[in-house]
Amino acid sequence: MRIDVVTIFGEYLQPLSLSLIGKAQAQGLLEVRVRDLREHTRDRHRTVDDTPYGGGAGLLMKPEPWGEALDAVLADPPAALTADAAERGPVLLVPSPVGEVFSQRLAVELAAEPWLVFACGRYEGIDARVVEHYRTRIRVREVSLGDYVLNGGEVAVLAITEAVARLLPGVVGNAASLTEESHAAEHDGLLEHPAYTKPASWRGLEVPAVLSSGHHGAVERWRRDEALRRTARRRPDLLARLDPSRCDAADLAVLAAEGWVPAAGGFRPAAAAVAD
Ligand code: JEW
Repeated sequence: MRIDVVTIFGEYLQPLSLSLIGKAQAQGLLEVRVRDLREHTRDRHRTVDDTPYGGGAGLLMKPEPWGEALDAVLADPPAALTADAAERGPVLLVPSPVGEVFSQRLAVELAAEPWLVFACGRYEGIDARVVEHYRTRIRVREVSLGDYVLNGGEVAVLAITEAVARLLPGVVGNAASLTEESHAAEHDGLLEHPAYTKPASWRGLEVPAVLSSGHHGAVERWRRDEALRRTARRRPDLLARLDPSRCDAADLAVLAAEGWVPAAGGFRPAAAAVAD
């Protein structure tokens, strides 16, 4: 996979040279190219920002350097593209606080692409015509990491690149750790159960006895119960979309104890108790 990143803060992307992602690059499984947006300015001051039409606080990124930079990236495709992939071009990912929320589902989708391009905004973002223009030429996704405000797109690039690259064949050693783990997306829509390693006793806290019982069925039941409880308490939004037809009687009992009952297409809170 090839990833091009256009940014005014290339140093922010240095962590991609470390650890598993760095190794993947050394092994040729992934190539990350960072391009400085300022190299695509034409004025003495290498200006990338300007004031917004309509007024208001803050500055926006001017469209012209973005057009020059992204055209230069598109003019230099990876050598190994199939005719079809060359025709489709890369997916342009634009981190934005108003994008679709990034997810494991999107990471899986992007991991199947041979070429991704990131456009990292700063200030209050990029002139809206840049996305409008590139949508007419290639696939564009505006993506958010979540409902909080970052200072620019670079941290989102780090997160998204890590989530995607670890799905590439050969990047993460143990294939089982990829399929077994999950965000909820791969784990039946539930959060993971808690996990423990040695020592069996630490600062007065014991590993739950069932995990040392050697009773595989009991371990699996305990993990399922914990996953259900955790999901109910921490992520009621996931529970609302959990398929009741995939729940056994023990599941329903755990969820009922947490105050959830089956409903069409998911679970809903049991009717709230009425004060007397
Ligand atoms: C994020 C890219 C580029 C993503 C998530 N745009 C904008 C903007 C900014 C601050 C205030 C208001 C608007 C800063 N900013 C970004 C923020 C992505 C840029 C500039 C981003 N949160 N924030 N999930």
